[in-house]
Amino acid sequence: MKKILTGIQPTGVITFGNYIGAIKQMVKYQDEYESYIFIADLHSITIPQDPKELSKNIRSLIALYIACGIDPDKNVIFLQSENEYHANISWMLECNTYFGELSRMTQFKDKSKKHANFSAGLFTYPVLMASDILAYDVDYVPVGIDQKQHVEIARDIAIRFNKKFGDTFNIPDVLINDDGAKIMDLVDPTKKMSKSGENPKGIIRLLDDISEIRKKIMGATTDSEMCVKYDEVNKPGISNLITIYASVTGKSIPDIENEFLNANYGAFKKAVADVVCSLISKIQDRYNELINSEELDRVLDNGIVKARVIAKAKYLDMKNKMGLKR
Ligand code: ATP
Ligand code: LTN
Repeated sequence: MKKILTGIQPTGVITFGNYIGAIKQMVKYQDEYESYIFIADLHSITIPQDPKELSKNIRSLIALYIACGIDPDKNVIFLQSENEYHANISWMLECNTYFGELSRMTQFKDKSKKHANFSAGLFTYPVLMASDILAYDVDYVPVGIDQKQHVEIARDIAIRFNKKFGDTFNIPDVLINDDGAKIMDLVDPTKKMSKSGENPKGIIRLLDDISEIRKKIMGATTDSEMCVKYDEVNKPGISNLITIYASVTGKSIPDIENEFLNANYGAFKKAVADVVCSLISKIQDRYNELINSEELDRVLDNGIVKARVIAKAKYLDMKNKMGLKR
């Protein structure tokens, strides 16, 4: 069975965009692949985090994974920081990664601009991500398009290491979600909906009040044309709502355009709000059962045992090949 692995940073309550672009894909893949899914908490501290908030977000994200349909019996679910081999492997990989190639990472260029005094960890972030991936010899890494460059550098690092020290790593491929659905901000639909987005009105968070979510969708930016037609360039707001409706109902864009041929924007928005609210309220019901339960801890305790065995073997193999021994 082929292996897949992905992670999400616990940098805030996940958005509907994260759900569509990452979690829903993993739910689909869990029946086809041996699946690993983790909370990338070590990645999240590349930007300063409030410790109390961070641990709250970590627990909440695990509960949300499961509430969204990630099945603990079909996935190894774990917390990155509980597996010390990731950071150890990362150091050995860092010493086989060039400053120049890390300088070309677009996420680093973007994020370092936003922080006057950014950490060295923000710069070496892609190497830690490479270690997450390479430790498990995974075949595919399902991520959104924004993370493609990071998977590519993981491949480059693996190929280089294999050449220098002998066959050690499987070379992973990126798996971009097949419908390519990228959910945009509701207020500024030319911008990706993102956990760290500034305007809360533009962002649907999975733990927002259902009535708030409805309000946000009803207030989404559209245009003055009154025609439900997909056109990303001229009608980014309506196109985004069509994408959202399509991603929840599974309907095609032409079918949706047909369905709302004579509808006004109010009626269309209401239909979008109905399907999104119904989906998210089911997720929230399950979340509320899980968040204070021991089941969550059992899942992580189980996951970390499995993950550590695999990453430890890779760590020892690397150490040995690099001559880090007496
Ligand atoms: P941040 O604001 O902290 O950068 P983010 O919301 O942009 O966070 P990430 O943690 O970078 O999300 O990404 C988690 C996963 O969700 C990735 O696979 C990413 O590609 C996917 N993803 C994030 N935002 C969207 C979106 N708007 N539409 C589809 N997929 C998304
Ligand atoms: N950088 C990713 C999170 C992440 C990840 C990984 C994804 C960390 N390690 C390994 C896939 C595989 C993000 O911000 N979405």
